[in-house]
Amino acid sequence: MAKPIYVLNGPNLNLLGSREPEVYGRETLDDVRTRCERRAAELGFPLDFRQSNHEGELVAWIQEARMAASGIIINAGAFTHTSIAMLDALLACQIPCVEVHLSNIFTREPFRHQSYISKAAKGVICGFGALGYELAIEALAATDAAGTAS
Ligand code: CA2
Repeated sequence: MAKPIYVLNGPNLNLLGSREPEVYGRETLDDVRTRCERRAAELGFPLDFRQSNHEGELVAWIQEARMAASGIIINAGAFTHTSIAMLDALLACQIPCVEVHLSNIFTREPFRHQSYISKAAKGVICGFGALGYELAIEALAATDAAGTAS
């Protein structure tokens, strides 16, 4: 059996569906998890879906993924724009990573235009809401061992 895809969610994403629906949509994080589990199963991958408000915990999960996961999908929340620690963990990880954002960070405040973690990502999907997570699973599933999407 394939190793699981890790889907890691950063700070405040546990609040999804409760506020700012015009920015983040109406789906809860549990709804996103259900979507991801369904799509991953269709593509033959187990899924490990997690959320944390703590940078160190996210770093530890990225380190764990290095051996345990076939790839990482990450919405680092606001840590996207601040965390060199998460970038370093992802660079050390060596498995493919797709960065996801629900909103289009480039149409928002200037401080959201920079992502520290994109340097470690094979690709970035933003602006498609929860669908972006499913697209990221498809992209990882299409990425072979040499790291080339086909
Ligand atoms: O668009 C995204 O997915 C973000 O990663 C979401 C982060 C934000 O800091 C990034 O710039 C873009 C914020 C997640 C907080 O989500 C909430 C959802 C509902 C209510 C409050 C916060």
